[in-house]
Amino acid sequence: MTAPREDPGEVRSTCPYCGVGCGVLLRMTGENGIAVRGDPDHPANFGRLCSKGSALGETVGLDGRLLTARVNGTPAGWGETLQLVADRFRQTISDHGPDSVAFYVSGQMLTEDYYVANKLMKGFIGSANIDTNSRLCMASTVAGHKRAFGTDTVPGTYEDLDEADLIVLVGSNLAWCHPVLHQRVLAAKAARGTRIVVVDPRRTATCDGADLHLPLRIGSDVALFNRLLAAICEGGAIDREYTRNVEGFEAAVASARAAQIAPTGLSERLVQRFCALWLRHEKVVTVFSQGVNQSSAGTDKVNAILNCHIATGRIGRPGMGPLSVTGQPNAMGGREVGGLANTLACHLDLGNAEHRAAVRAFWDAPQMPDRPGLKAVDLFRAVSDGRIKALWVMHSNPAVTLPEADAVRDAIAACDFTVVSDITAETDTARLAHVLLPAAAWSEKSGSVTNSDRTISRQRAVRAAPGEARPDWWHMAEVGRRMGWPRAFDYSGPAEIFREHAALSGIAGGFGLDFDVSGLAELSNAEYEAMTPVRWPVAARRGGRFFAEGQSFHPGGRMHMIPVTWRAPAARHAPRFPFRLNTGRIRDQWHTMTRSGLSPRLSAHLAEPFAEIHPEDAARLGIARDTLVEVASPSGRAILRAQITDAVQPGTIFAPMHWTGETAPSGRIDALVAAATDPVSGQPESKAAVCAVAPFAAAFHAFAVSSAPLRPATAYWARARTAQGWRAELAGRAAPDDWESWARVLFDLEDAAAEMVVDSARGSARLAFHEGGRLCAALFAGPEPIGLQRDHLARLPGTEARHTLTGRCPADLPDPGATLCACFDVGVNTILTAIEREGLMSVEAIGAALSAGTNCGSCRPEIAALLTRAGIQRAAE
Ligand SMILES: Nc1nc2c(c(=O)[nH]1)N[C@H]1C(S)=C(S)[C@@H](COP(=O)(O)OP(=O)(O)OC[C@H]3O[C@@H](n4cnc5c(=O)[nH]c(N)nc54)[C@H](O)[C@@H]3O)O[C@H]1N2
Ligand SMILES: Nc1nc2c(c(=O)[nH]1)N[C@H]1C(S)=C(S)[C@@H](COP(=O)(O)OP(=O)(O)OC[C@H]3O[C@@H](n4cnc5c(=O)[nH]c(N)nc54)[C@H](O)[C@@H]3O)O[C@H]1N2
Ligand code: SF4
Ligand SMILES: [Mo]
Repeated sequence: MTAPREDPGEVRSTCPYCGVGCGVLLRMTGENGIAVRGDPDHPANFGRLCSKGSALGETVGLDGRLLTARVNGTPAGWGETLQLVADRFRQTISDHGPDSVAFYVSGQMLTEDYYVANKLMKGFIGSANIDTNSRLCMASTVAGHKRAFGTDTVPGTYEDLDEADLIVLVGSNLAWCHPVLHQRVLAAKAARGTRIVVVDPRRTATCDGADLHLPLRIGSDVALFNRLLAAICEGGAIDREYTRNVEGFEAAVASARAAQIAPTGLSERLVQRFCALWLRHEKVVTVFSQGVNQSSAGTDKVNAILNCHIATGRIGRPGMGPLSVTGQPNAMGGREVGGLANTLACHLDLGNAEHRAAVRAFWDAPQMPDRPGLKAVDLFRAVSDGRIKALWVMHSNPAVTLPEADAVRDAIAACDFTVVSDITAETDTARLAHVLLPAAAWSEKSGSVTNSDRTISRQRAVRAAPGEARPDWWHMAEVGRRMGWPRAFDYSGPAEIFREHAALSGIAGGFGLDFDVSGLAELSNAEYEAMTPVRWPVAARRGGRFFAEGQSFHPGGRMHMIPVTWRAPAARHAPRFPFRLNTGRIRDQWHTMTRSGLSPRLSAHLAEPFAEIHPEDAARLGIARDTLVEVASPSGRAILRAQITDAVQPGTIFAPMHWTGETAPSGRIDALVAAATDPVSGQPESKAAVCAVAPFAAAFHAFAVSSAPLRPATAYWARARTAQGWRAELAGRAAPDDWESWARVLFDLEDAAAEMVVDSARGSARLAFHEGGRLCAALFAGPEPIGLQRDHLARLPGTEARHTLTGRCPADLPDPGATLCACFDVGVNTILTAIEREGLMSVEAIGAALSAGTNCGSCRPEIAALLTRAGIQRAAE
């Protein structure tokens, strides 16, 4: 097993963001820089990268890094800090029992880190109180797979996308969230005419290039897929051979036949077109993601989809099957190691005494829990009411991303003892910790990850970790040793941990389970170092695909269809909360932005938190374009920029999840989301809270640019990094009397020379501050949202800018506009000008002229929209 050749000086690794799991080639440039390109040999991406992967080099600086351990805010040495953590956990366990402590971990951890976390908690501490942010992400899929297949197996692979005739994307904004896979889907369409259907209440970038968009009501997927199953029966598409041995077939079909499509809000004609496409094409892949999982009916939604594939036998064969796309780079690996509170290890079952005994013997573990631990939402409730007294959060930011985030933040703040392992010094969660442990980051640590199609790839270090930072597995192994288990946690490095994990999977294989990579248990350190991407299972006793023959992993080996019935989202509308709040992601940011937010390029696409709202609702509520809206729910409030668009349905708004106390304190969207969960999976319903929307009564709006970071104190503010420093949007309920003193406090510039134009009568002010002839900050304020050439202004700090106060570019220096193509840094205005001046008519022509859209392709839908906009304008002229 040797790695394919790379250029000298390049190291093969894997992108640390989404579950596509793209291979990258890394090269050190200078002392700390890293050049990144797609790995042409990696089976997930064949050289492609999206905007986030391409910008990785901009996110690996030391800006904001946590470089030493800290105890109560004070830097501390590793020895004393580890001893403190071990002592406090031991003491808490001896006073209150093993269930009084908990770990909250992450699908972004490497398999080796995750394995050690699970072993320490389940085998040695003896509790199952380890849960992960995958509970917010993949839990419904895991539960749905288990109900249907008896185990958590993803039957599909990426190659199925290349061979499918029909690809149905359900609750997945693939174009923005798995861009490289979306390119693969579009390539299949170009090559063989693959039909694409998008099932999403919103019109998203993924709809561009789709043949059909079903804008169903939020939460109604079960009704839609029940109708499809009924149509499959009526259309004679049942695979009699395959279903002969399926348990629950009759019951599932009966509940499908009884179902109505009314809850979907879709027309009969649209639903019939969808069913007809399904019936016409045998090779169908259903890709699904958070619009399915993050629902109080998430597990039922998953089974409603699986039912259709099982009934038609369209599963486990080339070009067909359900394919749940994982969000995080190692969401799949976390499921393999058993990192959820209700799983054991290697797909073994916590509730099965034989499985428990086998794992206990393998680990030589003193104890083992025999019942599931607390799932994420309940776990933080237990922190809140004092049942959990010591908490260790690794590689996640739950004070932002858990539903009812303000309550979660308060619970963590009140916990007796909180440890946070992170790479970032200041996050909403890290600010609450008693102990902060500095972790080694991507590019500094080694290990493995498994992507959406079960392919295991290596992440490799290309440089030493800075300061005192150490890999996550090391934090836990050191604490485990100090808690009294030196032998069990005596690891020399990730290779040894990986071998142990692979050997344990052989035991799972011995029980007849799917996850078996025992073929990798004997890798030498050098072989582990050179390991190339490999899809599991990897074992002498089996290989290849799953479920094509109709066998499952249930006792007795039968596939199960599950009768499912639609039910409405958990949060009910009340007169005070007439809207439904849909939440999700934007193209260029990753979750709480601790890494992607370091890149000026990625921060330029959408620089502040926003709410998409339908024009009818906006008109009714008196919400004008670009003003701010206040959104309130039973659990919290937010202030967001209104984006008026018919991409969302009346009565619903969509808001992204990315903003935090660090970037926009009033944009913390999970403060609004109710902690309602799916009864089977425990996954929270992150996309269907109820809320009220009203205009935010701002007395002033302002835009600021600055060389130094700024942290305003206004009711609304949002800041983003730029190449020259920072930019910020602000708004407040009362305008300052003295703009100059106010701005000096805002920018912390006591003595800088000020240039200003203040119109007190109109309530507007423009100020620029210079030091040593260079612009250090500027502020533009007024009673209405400010129309300015923001991207031009954002480039000025640090330069000898003149005419700053006009807020406009000099005629000879065009304003590029907001970045549309992040790969080549091409702005909206640059593209619009080229369309107009050069008469460009297609996305390809724009690519040829400006390179925009020619790398990762994820901005192509937006370029197409600009072309349409320009075309409409031309037609109107
Ligand atoms: N750019 C970017 N990419 C990412 C991430 C990121 O932070 N940024 N995060 C990664 C992670 S961890 C994950 S889990 C994935 C998530 O990837 P996706 O699931 O694709 O992303 P989301 O935006 O959360 O939600 C997808 C869609 O679900 C729709 N939806 C809401 N309710 C319903 C419903 O009831 N039914 C249906 N059918 N659809 C509904 C929303 O309108 C939204 O467009 O993305 C991964 N990739
Ligand atoms: N409303 C709403 N809420 C959601 C969602 C939604 O769609 N809507 N999606 C949910 C989903 S699917 C997910 S996956 C979660 C994600 O939510 P989180 O996991 O809470 O978000 P991240 O920002 O990815 O947090 C990762 C943290 O790990 C740190 N970190 C980075 N590298 C390392 C490392 O190598 N080691 C350590 N120890 N730390 C590191 C980062 O600085 C950051 O603080 O959010 C969930 N919340
Ligand atoms: S699609 Fe983008 S974010 Fe996802 S793994 Fe590939 S390069 Fe990274
Ligand atoms: Mo996720």
